[in-house]
Amino acid sequence: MDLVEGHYPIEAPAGVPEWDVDPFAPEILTDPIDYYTELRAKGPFAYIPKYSMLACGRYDEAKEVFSDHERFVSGRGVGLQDFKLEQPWRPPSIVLEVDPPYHTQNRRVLARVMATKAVQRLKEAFRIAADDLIDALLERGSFEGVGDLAEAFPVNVFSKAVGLADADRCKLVDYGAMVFNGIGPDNAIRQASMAKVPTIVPWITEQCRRENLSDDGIGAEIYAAADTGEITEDEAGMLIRSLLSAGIDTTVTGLGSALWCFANNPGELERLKVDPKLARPAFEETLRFTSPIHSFCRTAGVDTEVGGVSIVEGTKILCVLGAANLDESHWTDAGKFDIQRRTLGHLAFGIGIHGCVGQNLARAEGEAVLGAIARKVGRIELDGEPVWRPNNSIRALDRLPLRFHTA
Ligand code: OVV
Repeated sequence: MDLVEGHYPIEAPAGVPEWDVDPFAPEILTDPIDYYTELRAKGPFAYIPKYSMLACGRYDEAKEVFSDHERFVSGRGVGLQDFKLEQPWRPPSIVLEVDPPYHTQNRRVLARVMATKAVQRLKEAFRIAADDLIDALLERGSFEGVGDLAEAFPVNVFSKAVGLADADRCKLVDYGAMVFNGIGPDNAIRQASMAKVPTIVPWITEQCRRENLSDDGIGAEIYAAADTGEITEDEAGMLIRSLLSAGIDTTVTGLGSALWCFANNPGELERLKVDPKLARPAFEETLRFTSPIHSFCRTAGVDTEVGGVSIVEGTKILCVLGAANLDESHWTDAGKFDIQRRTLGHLAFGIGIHGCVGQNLARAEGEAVLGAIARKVGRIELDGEPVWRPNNSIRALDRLPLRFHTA
């Protein structure tokens, strides 16, 4: 049987509408809201013939598929390729692209080194770095929100927290983009990213080696788990690769989107300034409202049923988190950016055993930056048109010209 994008082709299950759309077309990736709305309107699932897969954009089904790691596995890849049938472009992640029981021991190490207590120790450094950065940008007035803030902050603080010797912003951001594009089909966007593999992957691998990490960071703590025999030395390197895969572009995107949300909603900035403690809930609402990771797949490991739809083993299901987080039947005024909303249950960090293991660290970064903005910035002005950067699984800005005004 011929594969489609590296997985078994399927037929549309009974009752599921066919939808002739390309979810990975640049026009949709850079402006996804109408696609999200239409996908939800199709029902619990739509069948996408171009990729011979199902897509779900409603909250309930996206949550059900994402939560149930026994029926919907990650070990066959969280993109369109089925790792049982084709070899992936890089050795699979030993936390994202694996299932229990192997997943459990690896996840435990990451969960420990990024637990609430561990993140607590980083908060003061994050606050100082954010205050310094916002002061410098206020001084400059106009700046590029993506490069000068959204990328600059995580590259600086996360690299230090991990203990990287060399925080090359370009390489770190390009590697993240490659990993997230890699999850999509073999389109031009993915191919452009993959062209950079020969220059970036060896550099990333080098950064993950024990001798290239400081002895007081998260990286060193992961290697300490190899000393006690909890994991092997190679696995420690692989877990650090996961930090570099998932820890930069995601927070860059969350911060960039937060700036975009506040530039477009000056009233919400006013509310944040009145009560800077809203920095944390405001970042959370940014995540719900913009969904930095817009979609990830799961693979049905068994014949099963969701929302009355029969799903055959081997089916790739595109879970469109961006659509689920804007589902009007779950969220009141879903399309409104409201920093005081109850955001509990949003799917931006995923959910279940694969839910973002670095989410408290990500929140601490968002809180530091939005807290500094709340205390220091009077007004945020768009200083040109925002430009989006199409990516097969993240919804990221490419450029965001901004001007900060003092109070
Ligand atoms: C959550 C996530 C995204 C991308 C890559 C990885 C994890 C990884 O473990 O490599």
